[in-house]
Amino acid sequence: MAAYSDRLALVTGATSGIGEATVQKLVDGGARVIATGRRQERLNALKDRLGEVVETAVLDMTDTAAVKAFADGLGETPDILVNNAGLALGVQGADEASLDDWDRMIDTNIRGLVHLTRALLPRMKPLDRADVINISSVAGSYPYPGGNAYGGTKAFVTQFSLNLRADLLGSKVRVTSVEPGLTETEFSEVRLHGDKSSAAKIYDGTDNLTAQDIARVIGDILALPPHVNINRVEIMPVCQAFSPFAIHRS
Ligand code: NDP
Ligand code: 8X3
Repeated sequence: MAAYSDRLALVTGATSGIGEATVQKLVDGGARVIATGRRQERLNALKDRLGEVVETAVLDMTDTAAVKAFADGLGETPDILVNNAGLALGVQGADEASLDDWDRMIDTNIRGLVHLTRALLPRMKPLDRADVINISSVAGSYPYPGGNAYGGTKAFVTQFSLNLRADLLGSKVRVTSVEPGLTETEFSEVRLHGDKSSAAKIYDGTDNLTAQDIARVIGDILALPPHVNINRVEIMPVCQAFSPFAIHRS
């Protein structure tokens, strides 16, 4: 039997990168998937490629009314929720960063994620088997210059995930915070407001993680026996590690 047959997954941010690779991984393993994102043409291409096992819906995670209406309108309850949609915007220091960028990161990475999760949990909690996979980041644990609000949103995602576990004790719902490091996707292009050449330089000369690497980790977490919960998983490419503390000397 395929690893995820009989399972119905909802993957947000499925039009690109980690979300798209996760949809592919789940479909390869026999799951049916509801794939969401804002870009209709990308969703159409995904459906054309993967066929009737994939349903798509345009959903902007910053539109909390639409998120609630979407969740309430699902005829069948997903037993896998991959809260992947998210973004970083900008690399300026906190004294110069755009408040609009900060608001959009908070609205997408935090507000959208919690509204969708809150809308679905009452239906997922009674299930015999269910998973919530939240895509956080190493940026939620390790501060760096320019990380400011993005790092804050991902620290929220990690801590929210752990707190969900506390609230869901006694149910069969597993919750995992997946915390990737340097992963080549459209992430950097989005962060740099469409500057493709600067975005490409971020990955120059690195043997970075790929979206497929993260999808594989997600797939492995889901394939574990139902009594096993991975609380957090932090993933970096071998070419990435830690820096010493920065010390300013006068
Ligand atoms: P991509 O930019 O390739 O994908 C981001 C996805 O999020 C897209 O499908 C995009 O879809 C969706 N998205 C963004 N804003 C919204 C919104 N308002 N409503 C709905 N969907 C939205 O980047 P990644 O695949 O790398 O990012 C996926 C997740 O992984 C994010 O949460 C990111 O923070 C996290 N992450 C990424 C890392 C990396 O190095 N790449 C490392 C650690 C974590 P659309 O534009 O169609 O709406
Ligand atoms: C993305 C990883 O280091 O660019 O979440 O913030 S990082």
